[in-house]
Amino acid sequence: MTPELITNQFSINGTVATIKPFGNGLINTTYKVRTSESDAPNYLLQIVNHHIFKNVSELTRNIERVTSHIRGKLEEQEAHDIDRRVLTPVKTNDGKGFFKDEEDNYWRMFLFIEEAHSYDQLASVKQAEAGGRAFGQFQKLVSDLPGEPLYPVIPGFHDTEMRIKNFKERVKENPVGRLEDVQQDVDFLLERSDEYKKIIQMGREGKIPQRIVHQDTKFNNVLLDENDDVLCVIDLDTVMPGYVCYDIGDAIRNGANTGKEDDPNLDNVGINMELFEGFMKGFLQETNGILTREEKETLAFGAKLLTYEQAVRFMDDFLDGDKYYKTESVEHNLIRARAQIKLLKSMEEKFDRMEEIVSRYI
Ligand code: ADP
Ligand code: GN1
Ligand code: MG
Repeated sequence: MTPELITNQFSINGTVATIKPFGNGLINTTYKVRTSESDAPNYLLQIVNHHIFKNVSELTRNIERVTSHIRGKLEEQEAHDIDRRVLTPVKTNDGKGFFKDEEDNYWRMFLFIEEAHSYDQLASVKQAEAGGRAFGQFQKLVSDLPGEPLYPVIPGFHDTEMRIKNFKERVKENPVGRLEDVQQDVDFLLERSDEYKKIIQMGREGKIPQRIVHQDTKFNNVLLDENDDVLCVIDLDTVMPGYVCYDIGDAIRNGANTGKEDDPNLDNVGINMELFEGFMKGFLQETNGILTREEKETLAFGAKLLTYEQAVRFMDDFLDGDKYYKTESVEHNLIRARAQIKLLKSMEEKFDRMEEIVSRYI
């Protein structure tokens, strides 16, 4: 079904004027729906990638629980502009959270948050602090979500032990014959496999608690206002139980890189220590009171962990013939994996300094 026809299925105000592709996500397909009336809201329409998110009903329920909990807390605090401080899901005409069309596409809608900026790359330390604060505030807001645990939408999403096991099988199988040219990169990753099982092991031994975490903390999943102050975090598909270092770790992996996530010029890629500090400062200022000592000691490691894991995930998808991530060329996943490897090397070199910075804020 076309996006135009789909909008009729949702309970929206106003007349649809235009529908245009929107954003740079690698998983879902997103459109901005503009309405003609000045007093009617605009909307964000998405096709949820159900090859990746296999249980869209449970995913939708997670998002409904999380957004209504956050909304309730903001109302309690008498916060202003609440529709810009939390995502607002829009129901279908028959009161459901998504519409499944005859081609098996799962469509959903949110209110469009106006005058909000989401950046693929950071331009300042202020933005880094805002990024850290956004995910720290999110952590605080969801830390007392009542009821049963959230549904694990992608089981083992950041379970590095499981990812390494699957990666080793992929390397052995070499399904599309791409291994030969990348053996050196694969060896680099496999040499480090034991080191990066640490967080999962600590969790298993009860040294760190499971919390509700966002788990996809790219900077373009934060919305900022015109002054670069935090509005809210979006892209809540992967919100589920996990460890706190995943969120600040992935935010730094994505946001504190001097290059792009898919930078073909590896000379551009490395950790920017000022941005690293900004993220940590913002995150710790918001969460200091709720994290345990052991958790705080995992945060700098989290940046390396998530970079390592992302390198494994991109390389795994390259070896598998690009089935998971959207790609623009045959080499795209390889370029991404190599950029993550370069970023990891840079973090390994500066790790003592990263730990020293964290210790200043805890
Ligand atoms: P993906 O899972 O593909 O990354 P997102 O949910 O992050 O999809 O949406 C893609 C982009 O659309 C975001 O990076 C952001 O720029 C924009 N966006 C998402 N939700 C909203 C919203 N409710 N209001 C305004 N912009 C949004
Ligand atoms: C995907 O959906 P998006 O583009 O925000 C991915 C993340 C990766 C990221 C890498 C569900 O995020 O885990 O870190 O790409 N999301 C999923 O750019 O796999
Ligand atoms: Mg996103």
